[in-house]
Amino acid sequence: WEEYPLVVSTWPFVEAVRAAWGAVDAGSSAVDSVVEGCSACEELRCDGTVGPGGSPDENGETTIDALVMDGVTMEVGAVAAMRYVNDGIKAARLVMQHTEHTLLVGEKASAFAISMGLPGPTNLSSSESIEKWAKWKDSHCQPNFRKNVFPANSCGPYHPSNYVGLPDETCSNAGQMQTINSRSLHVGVHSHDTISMAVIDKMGHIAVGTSTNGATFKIPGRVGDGPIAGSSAYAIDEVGACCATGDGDVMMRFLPCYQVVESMRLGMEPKLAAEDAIARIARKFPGFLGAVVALNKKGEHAGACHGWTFKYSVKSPAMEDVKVFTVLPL
Ligand code: SD4
Repeated sequence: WEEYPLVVSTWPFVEAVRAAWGAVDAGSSAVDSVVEGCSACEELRCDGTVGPGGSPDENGETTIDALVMDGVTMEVGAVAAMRYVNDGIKAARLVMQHTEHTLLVGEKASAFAISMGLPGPTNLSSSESIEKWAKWKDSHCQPNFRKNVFPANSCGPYHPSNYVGLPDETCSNAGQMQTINSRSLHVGVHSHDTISMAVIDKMGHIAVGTSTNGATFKIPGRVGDGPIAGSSAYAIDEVGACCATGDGDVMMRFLPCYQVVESMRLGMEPKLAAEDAIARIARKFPGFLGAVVALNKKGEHAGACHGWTFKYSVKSPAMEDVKVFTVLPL
């Protein structure tokens, strides 16, 4: 097929796409090329939101969510809230290729990854992530992901126990706290991104992968859409693939990538399938930030987004280098 191989990725993560392209053009499988691409992004700490050193949680810790899916076998491997290991996408591939499971979480995911030979334990914090967290922790009435709970006595600096209970009348900023929850945080502040990548290899097989360090100042233990098949990414060899990015807490309730691929299976064009999946979420959550890219087996691709302007990257044989496409919000 003259349009193969093909690499598509969320955001202008050009170096990651080049890395995946290098692999797939040299004959690697779709799965291995996706891992190559996402791995490059982890090493480059793309946008500070992939790999180590970004998106500290309420305790200042960075954790990693990642997934890989083989569109031929429908096998999936994923890790969620993984600590102490840099290599999210490689850990996900180990889960897929060396276990009967789909998803490992937290410290047990790290232990598995290390037992299989990945480097660790490693401190995933960076000076930037610690500095960001320290500022947030010491500021008053920090935007965060808690709702309907308020500081016990005042809007003083962050401490977990201050955030349990009902609104306190003495807190003059209680109203403000109520509105600075996760949704408005995402709208107002650029707080997260994700690499979600699809590759069609020379044999015409499709795979997808995702890697992210999730949302900034999340509650420890939070898992986003990154490691959820059908949410952050999905692939069916005979149909195509989808990659997603955005507010994972909301998006994972809709499995938008499953929706996109299923719509294409039923005959929808990529553009319509992408717009339909995003519109379904926006109807219920008008403040949500998110985007999907749909890719069909013909190599046709299209994006749709809500709440922000979205960019995605593509490399095909017809393109001299990676091309970045811009999508305006619905
Ligand atoms: C998450 N979906 O953890 C990821 C982050 C992201 O654009 O994609 N942001 O919610």
